[in-house]
Parts: sequence; structure tokens; C-alpha cells
Amino acid sequence: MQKTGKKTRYWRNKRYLCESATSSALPPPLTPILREARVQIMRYDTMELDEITISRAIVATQMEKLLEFKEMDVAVVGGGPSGLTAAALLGDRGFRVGLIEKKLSIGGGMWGGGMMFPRIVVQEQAKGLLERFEISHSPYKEGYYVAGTVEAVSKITAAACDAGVEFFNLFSVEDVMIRGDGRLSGLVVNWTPVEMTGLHVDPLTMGCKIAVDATGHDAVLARLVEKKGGKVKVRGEGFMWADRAESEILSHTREIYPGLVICGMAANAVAGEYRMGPVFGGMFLSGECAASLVSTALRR
Ligand code: 48H
Repeated sequence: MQKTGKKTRYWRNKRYLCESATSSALPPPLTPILREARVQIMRYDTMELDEITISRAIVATQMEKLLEFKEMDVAVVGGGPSGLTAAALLGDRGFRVGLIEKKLSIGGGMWGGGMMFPRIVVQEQAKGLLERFEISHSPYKEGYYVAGTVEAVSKITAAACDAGVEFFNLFSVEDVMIRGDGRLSGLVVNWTPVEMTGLHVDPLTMGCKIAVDATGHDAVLARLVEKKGGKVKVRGEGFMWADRAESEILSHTREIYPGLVICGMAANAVAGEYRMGPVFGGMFLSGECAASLVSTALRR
């Protein structure tokens, strides 16, 4: 069989497609608009793609990022409203921030809004953060603003990307590194699918100067430190009492262990504080507060 080169095959195919697009003799008959569209498409169809190059590009660039973030300034664990806010603001201040999220998507409990109605309520005190992230919002009643969850997640995530935050999704934190100095100095991570399937695969580590536990109701990092004998007590969250829970969240946002700052719902869970339902101002403000605490600690 006669061998034809890649280029020859490419031009032969292209000529055939162009001719069929313009020749009325060849079936199927195309309307003038479709014919024009096909000719337009053919004009741009001049790129040869190599599958191996595509794979190389993904593996090489991600490996580079992983190595770069083996030692970061701040590891924010959990990409819900509090973690995203903290990460975006810390990135803005010039720190090297990695956000580790066990799910495929970023956004945590924001996506679900209130009982799957894709709306969140934000109170007056956090309106400034809605404005900072350019999330459109409308007043419902004095002091209550409503925003769409898709826009809220997208805009804070975009702000974090712009601030240079690197995302490691599908990474589950399964342990922490605490050495002789009694300070949290890194995270022990594994792929979420490994965790889900229960495969026996040893984890890897990521070093950080400080970690932020933004894992929501589960307060994962705090519980890990508690379980292994660190001086942390997780009291567990209380009943629904929005007013009280939102008023107290900033006093619970703090460094609970050397090198570990807690924020968002996790902060209330550690403190034995009440819950607040789908009002998200406290989450944004707690993320902002965590960013200030971390920034001060790192500049010390
Ligand atoms: C990596 C992990 C791990 C792990 C969990 O739940 P979140 O949205 O957290 P917050 O605190 O920013 O916001 C809480 C809010 O969404 C909420 O639930 C409210 C206001 N509830 C009130 C009420 O009364 O119920 O996000 C936490 C994120 C999630 O995306 C998890 O997947 C992630 O942390 N995460 N990531 N390693 N081990 N555990």
C-alpha cells in the first residue's frame, strides 16, 4: 500500500471538505448559510494536534506547581466561603497560598444556598465584602441582602485566582505534621478517590508556615490535632440561633494551636457555638479575620 505523509493526508482531507462545502453536486445539499459556516470553519482548521504533547503539558505544569507549593506560606484547607475569602485576601497580600479542597469543585456549602434554593443572605456587616468581590446583591429588607450562589462562588474564586492562589482540588487532608517544636508545620494529603475507595496508598506531605482550618462543620484539622493529643478541644456545634452564632463567630476565629488558625463554621464547631443556617456574612467576615490573623503572624 502506498504510504502518504501526514501533511499530504491533511491537505487532501481539507481540499475534499472545502470542495464539498462549495460544490452543489455533492450530497448532502447545504443551505447557503451552512455552506458559508462550513467554509469559515475550514479556514480555522489548520492546526495539527498531538495527544502526547497535550498530556505532557498537563503533567509537566502540574508537577511544577506541586513542587513549588511543597513549601508554602499558607495552606487553606477547605474551599467554602470562609476558606475562599481567606485565601483570596492572603493572596492579595502577596503570600504564597495553596487552597486544598477534597471535592472536585470549589465553593463548599455556598452552592446549596438554603435547602437547594441557590440564594444566600448576607447581613449589613459583610456588605463590604460582597462589594469587594463585586458580587451583585439586592436588598430584601433593611440590613438583609440576597446574592446568587453561582455568582458568589464564581466571583470569590476568580478573585482568589487573580490573587495567585493555587488550587489543589481532589486532595484530602488526612493528617497534619507536628514535630518536636510542637508547631503545625505541614499537611498530610492523599487523593480523595484513594480515601473514598479505601485503597492502601500512603500519603504525601505539603509544608506550610501556617494552616487555616476552613473545613466547615467537620472541623477536620482541629479534630485531627485533638485526636492525636494536641491541646485542642472540639466542643461541637449547637442548635440553630443565627443572631448569636453570627455575632460570636469572629471571637472564635483564632489560632487554636501553634500554626493552626480556624475559621468559618469550623470555628463555631470548635467553640461549641450555635449554627446560623444560610446566612453567609459571618463566613465571609471570619475568612477576612483569619486572613488578618495569618498575615500578622507571618509578618511577626
Ligand atoms: C480538604 C476538606 C476536607 C479535607 C472538608 O462547609 P464549607 O462551606 O465551610 P465554611 O465554614 O466556609 O462555610 C460553612 C457554610 O457553607 C455552612 O455550611 C453554613 C453557613 N452552615 C450553617 C448551618 O447552620 O448549617 O466548606 C468546607 C470545605 C468543603 O468544600 C469540603 O469539601 C472541604 O472543606 N473539606 N478539604 N481536606 N479533609 N474536609
